[in-house]
Amino acid sequence: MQSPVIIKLGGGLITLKDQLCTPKMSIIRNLAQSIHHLVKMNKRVIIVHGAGSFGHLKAKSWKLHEGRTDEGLPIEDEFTSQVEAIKSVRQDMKNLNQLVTNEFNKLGMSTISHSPHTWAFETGRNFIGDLNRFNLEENSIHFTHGDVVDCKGTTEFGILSGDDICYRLAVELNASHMIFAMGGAPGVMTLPPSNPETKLIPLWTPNKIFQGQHQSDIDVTGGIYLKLNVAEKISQHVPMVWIIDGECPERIEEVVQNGDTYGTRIISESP
Ligand code: IP8
Repeated sequence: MQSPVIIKLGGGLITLKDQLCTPKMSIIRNLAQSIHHLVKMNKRVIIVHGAGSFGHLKAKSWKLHEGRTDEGLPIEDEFTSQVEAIKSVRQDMKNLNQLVTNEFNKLGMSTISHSPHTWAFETGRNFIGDLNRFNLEENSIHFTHGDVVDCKGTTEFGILSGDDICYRLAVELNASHMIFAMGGAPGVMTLPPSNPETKLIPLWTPNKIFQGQHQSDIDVTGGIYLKLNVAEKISQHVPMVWIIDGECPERIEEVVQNGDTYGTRIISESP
């Protein structure tokens, strides 16, 4: 079976992160077109997408990343319990997934979606879940995403990030490429993207020191820090690991076709 190209579409790329359940449709459409070119070249593609404003906002206010708790929950809200909030976030994530896959279907690509709460348990990259389901039906693009999953013990549930799913898919399915497409920056930057002095780091090796920006007021998962940590670990197994600007989706094609683009390549050892 062909080694897959795994593409993570960041939540901040495909949604407006601070406006509840607001997709960026034109960006999703452009991504679908670029990825279509790869599919027409007979590349096997697996797509993992983040949650953005379809997941993080409600998860944060209902503390879903902390597991079962009674403390500090909203008092006047559309939900009365964490259980109701979980149901709603899972549905919102299904809706986002549908919006994304529709754009691929419109271009004639067949897609299969795997909502993690139906097959995965526990959080972090050691989550439990059989990834063989992504090997079936080779002619379809398989999709999955970050989600609220069930956990054993007193936490009962938690947030499984799409980045951790990427790690497992890339390693267990022997990916040829792992491409993180983000919004708002051409790759990993020396300073937060809003700083005019910021510069792209074209080659990232482990333990580089940098000042990232993590919107911890919005994100319940790890933002750029989790991404870099996961990307470093993936680069020990996968030859081509990149963090690129998904608003220029032709860069995804360039990585796969030429092995190079404007973005940050992650390698496991210093050259
Ligand atoms: O955006 C988070 O997934 P991520 C999932 O891939 C939820 O980290 C539901 C907040």
